[in-house]
Amino acid sequence: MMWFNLAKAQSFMPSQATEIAKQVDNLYGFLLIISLISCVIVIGGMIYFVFKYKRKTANDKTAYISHSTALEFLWSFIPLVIFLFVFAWGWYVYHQMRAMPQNALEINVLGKQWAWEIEYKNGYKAVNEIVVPINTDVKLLMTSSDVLHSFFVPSFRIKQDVIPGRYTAVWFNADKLGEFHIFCAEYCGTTHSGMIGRLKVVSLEDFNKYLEEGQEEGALPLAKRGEKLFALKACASCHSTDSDAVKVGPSLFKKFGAESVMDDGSKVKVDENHLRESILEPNKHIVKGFPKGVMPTFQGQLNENELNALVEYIKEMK
Ligand code: HEC
Ligand SMILES: [Cu+2]
Repeated sequence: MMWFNLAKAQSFMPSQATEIAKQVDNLYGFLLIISLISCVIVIGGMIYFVFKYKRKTANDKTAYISHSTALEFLWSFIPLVIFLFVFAWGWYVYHQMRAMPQNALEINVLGKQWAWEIEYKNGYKAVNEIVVPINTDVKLLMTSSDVLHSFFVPSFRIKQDVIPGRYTAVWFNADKLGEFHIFCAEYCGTTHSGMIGRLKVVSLEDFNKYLEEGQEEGALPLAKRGEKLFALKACASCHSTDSDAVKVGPSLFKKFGAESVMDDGSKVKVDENHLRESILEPNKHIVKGFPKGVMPTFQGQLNENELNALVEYIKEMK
């Protein structure tokens, strides 16, 4: 759907740093033009009729017109076609925004009052600054440690609620080098307006350099920290991690991305949110064939960073 390219509509928009941004703007430009044309037809028609049918003498009466089937059909049918077209176009763009790419570079983002905490897979942490390589699919795995926030990068045309107690995700592929604003787009308390960050798009070499040079001496990768926690919290005594062997609980080997069957027969895709829920509220859904109440809850015993580490460790068991 690249046929419609309204260069002028972009001039009052933030810069476009992703392919999606261009697509969003094209659709927006189309809606704007359609609205302008409709506006001219309706308002222009009204003004024209005011003069055309102005009563000129005392006995000057307009013919009594009750209806016109052809006209009524047209002014229903034409908007219907336009609306369906816009619906299909919007669906197409939205689907691309929401379908997470495989093998994307994953970065953890934690929203909190009032900053964005960033953690890369290698364990490097930053605040209010995300650095990503150009022309690379990047997926942000986000959660909040307090209230609702919303992650917004205007130049990428992406905005996603960041919700305490669960993971949400957003992806992008930046095709422009430079620095872009990150805003919190959900009012989240007194310093909400100060919850701003920078997203830097750099070359792949600069990205690798950034991660290496920023890395603190002895800082562990996310999955390694998860492995330590897994031993420390005694998860390992109930779950095997390198074979299908069943201990007290089901094996977590190659679990991520697969399906778990629950005791009510329902099937659940094992994604980040399933892992989170299984750890924090183990009795909410019980895996089929295992006893209820055996796995202790870890609610209140793990902070968001530790949860992220555990989830990452389980994800990498393959
Ligand atoms: C005392 C034994 C025990 C301990 C300790 C334990 N679990 Fe479990 N776990 C279980 C049992 C039993 C189940 C299956 C029943 C259920 O769903 O609650 C389970 C289920 C799970 C599931 C869901 C698996 C699936 O197939 O959907 C995950 C994920 C999980 N545990 C992770 C952990 C993690 C991480 C820890 C440590 C922080 C942990 N468990 C500690 C016994 C345990
Ligand atoms: Cu916020």
